[in-house]
Amino acid sequence: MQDAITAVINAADVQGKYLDSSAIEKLKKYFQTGELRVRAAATIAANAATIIKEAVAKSLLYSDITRPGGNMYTTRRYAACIRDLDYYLRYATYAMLAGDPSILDERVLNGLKETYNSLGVPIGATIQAIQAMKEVTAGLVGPDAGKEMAVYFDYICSGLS
Ligand SMILES: CCC1=C(C)/C(=C/C2=NC(=C\c3[nH]c(/C=C4\NC(=O)[C@H](C)[C@H]4CC)c(C)c3CCC(=O)O)/C(CCC(=O)O)=C2C)NC1=O
Repeated sequence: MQDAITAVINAADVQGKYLDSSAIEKLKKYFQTGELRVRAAATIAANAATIIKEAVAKSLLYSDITRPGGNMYTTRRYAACIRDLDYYLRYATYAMLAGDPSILDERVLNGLKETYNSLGVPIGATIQAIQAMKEVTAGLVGPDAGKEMAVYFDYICSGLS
C-alpha cells in the first residue's frame, strides 16, 4: 500500500532527486486537507450502516435484482451484497485517508471482476450502488470531503467496468 507521501518520495527516489516544486505542491495539498480527511473518516465510520442502507434504498431495493431470479434474492446473497458494499465504503475511506488508490488495487479490485462474472453478480447494478453510496456520503461529509471520497468510489467503479 502506498500513500500520498510515499508516492511522492518514491517517485523522487527513483530519479535520485530531492522533491521538485510539483512534488512539494502535492505534499502541501495533502497536508492542508489532512484534518478534512480525518474528520470525514470519523463521520463515515460512525454512519457506515446508514450510508449503505440509504444507498441500497436509492439504487437496488424494489428492482428485479431483489426479486426471485435476481442476484440479491435470498438472504444469503442479499447479505453478501451488503457486505461487498461495506468493503467498498471501508476501503474507499482508507484510500481517501492515504490520498492514494493503491490499496484498492491490492485488496479490492484484484480479481474482483472475474469473481463477479463467474458468479453472475451484475456489475452495472454494483456500480449504481457505489454511485449511490458516493452521493449519500457526500451529503453526510459535505462537498469538499465528498469530492475526495468520490475519487475512490469512482476508482472502484472504473476498476470493475
Ligand atoms: C475486501 C475485498 C473483497 C471483495 C470486494 C469481495 C467480494 C466478493 N463478493 C462475492 C459474492 C457476492 N457479491 C454479491 C453482490 C451483489 N449482488 C447484486 O446483485 C448486487 C448488485 C451486488 C451488491 C452491490 C453477491 C450477491 C454475492 C454472492 C453471489 C453468490 O454466491 O451467488 C464474492 C464471492 C465469495 C463470497 O460470496 O463471499 C466475493 C469474493 N470479497 C472480498 O474479500
